[in-house]
Amino acid sequence: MTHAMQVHCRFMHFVVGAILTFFALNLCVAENNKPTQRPNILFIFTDDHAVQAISAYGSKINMTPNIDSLAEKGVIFVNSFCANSICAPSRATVLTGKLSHKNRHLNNQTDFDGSQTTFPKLLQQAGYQTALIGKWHLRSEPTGFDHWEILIGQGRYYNPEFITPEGKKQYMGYCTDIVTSLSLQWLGNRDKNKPFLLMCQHKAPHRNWAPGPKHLTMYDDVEIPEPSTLFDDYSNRNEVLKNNEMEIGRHMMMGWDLKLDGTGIKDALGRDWDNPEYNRLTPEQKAMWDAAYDPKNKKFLEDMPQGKDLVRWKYQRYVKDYLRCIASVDDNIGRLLDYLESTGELENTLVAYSSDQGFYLGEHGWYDKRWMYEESLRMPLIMSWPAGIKAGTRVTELVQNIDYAPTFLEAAGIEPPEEMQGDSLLPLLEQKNPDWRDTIYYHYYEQGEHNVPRHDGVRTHRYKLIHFYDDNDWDLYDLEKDPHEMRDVFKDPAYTEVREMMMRRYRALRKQYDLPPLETTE
Ligand code: SGN
Ligand code: CA
Repeated sequence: MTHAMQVHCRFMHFVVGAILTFFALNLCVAENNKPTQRPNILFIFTDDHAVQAISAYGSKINMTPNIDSLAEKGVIFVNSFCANSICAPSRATVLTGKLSHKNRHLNNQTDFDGSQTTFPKLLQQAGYQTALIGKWHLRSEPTGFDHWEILIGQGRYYNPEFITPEGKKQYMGYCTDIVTSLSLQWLGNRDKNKPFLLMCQHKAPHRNWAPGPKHLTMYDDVEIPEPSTLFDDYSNRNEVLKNNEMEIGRHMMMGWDLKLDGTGIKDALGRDWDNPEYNRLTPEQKAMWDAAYDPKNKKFLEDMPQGKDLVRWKYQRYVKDYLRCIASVDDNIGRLLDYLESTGELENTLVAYSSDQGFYLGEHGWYDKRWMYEESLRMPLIMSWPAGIKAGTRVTELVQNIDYAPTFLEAAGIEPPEEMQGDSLLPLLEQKNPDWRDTIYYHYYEQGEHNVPRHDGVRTHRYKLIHFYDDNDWDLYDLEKDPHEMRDVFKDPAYTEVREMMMRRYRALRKQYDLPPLETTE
């Protein structure tokens, strides 16, 4: 053999070896023993996006064509819930597959214990390239990611600052666009021989709902329909509802929330802080902002609505800004999908869309979340994965954010660890699963802003039992007869059996999930 031939031979040997290693790393065996390539996972996670504002869920107030396209290509989970309706705990649950008492992240004021097992870590160990870009909100540094770039705390809409392993960085522009551009950049530069996990996490549509430059005047000429419970008086339910501090009418600030500084109108807590985004804007951004808001603000000052009309005006201003933020999320999801389509990767990428909890868009007169009532208990969950999920699938089983980690792991061919309390959702895509849970457990622990008391509870397909345990008080709702949860039937004799059945289920779930006694949880 000539020297040249020897070199060629060694080279071919190397190439064949490399190809084999590549396939060995990228193959996992599906249940039917047909080898399939491990999917990429793109997890798009927003902050406070309620299902009432997603057209695939039947929104009456906006359209979300790109989010809907994921449902058309894949699956929509129509009964998807969180386990603790607040930001950081929901994120900790997504990462660990565990309820708050097990991952020890009960509220927004805790540092996440990044030494625990998370699904990104397990994917990374299995050869995935992992990245996290955008909102993190867990205070400690991310673990399990090859690359990360996170917003500081809650993050800002305009010209946001990021923390990176190399230090702080500020990017000029609109946060949702920036997080997407950084995600696209990482996708373009990554090691294409490995499957990836990318967690692309937006600030939007979190308070203070600052719309992006492209959507500042969207919805200006339309009236958004009001929810039927906008003027809820909280009768026929637990007294604690009346103590809430999250009413559009009483607790929304003209400047801080509604972008109208200097009216002198104070909220029920005596506050009117200025819009915090305005002073972050560059002169060009300010000019755009003023051109959009000044005429609307002028009209308000001329009309000076009072009483219920003021609540109605606030609702319109709030919901329009919230929906404008979502329009930008939806556009940016389109950018990511276009990229995956153009590279041919869409077919074998599991794209999941979700948000850390639901939100009140005027239901019960509220904004914010935290309560176990439907609008903030629900979490959007839509996934597309053309190679693995049949288009147009609709799952009605009760699912929760404890299930995300086991689902992503199973999709990657990794057995979820025992300690994870959720279950993979993949079997639900194939057929009805008779063994699937018919109850979910919920527990809200934080006692802070908005004055929502601690409570836990259980929900079935039809009923919901809530335990306001500081007062040892209970509410029971019949969701079939009373979908808006306007009447507590806990003491109604017609519901004695239901009440007993729900109390039994509540106790059983607390045992199943290994909850400590209520007295010692806190
Ligand atoms: C901020 C908001 C609150 C919100 C919490 C938690 N106030 O403090 O309205 O409930 O975040 O939200 S703000 O005016 O400063 O934005 S969470 O999504 O992070 O849990
Ligand atoms: Ca949130």
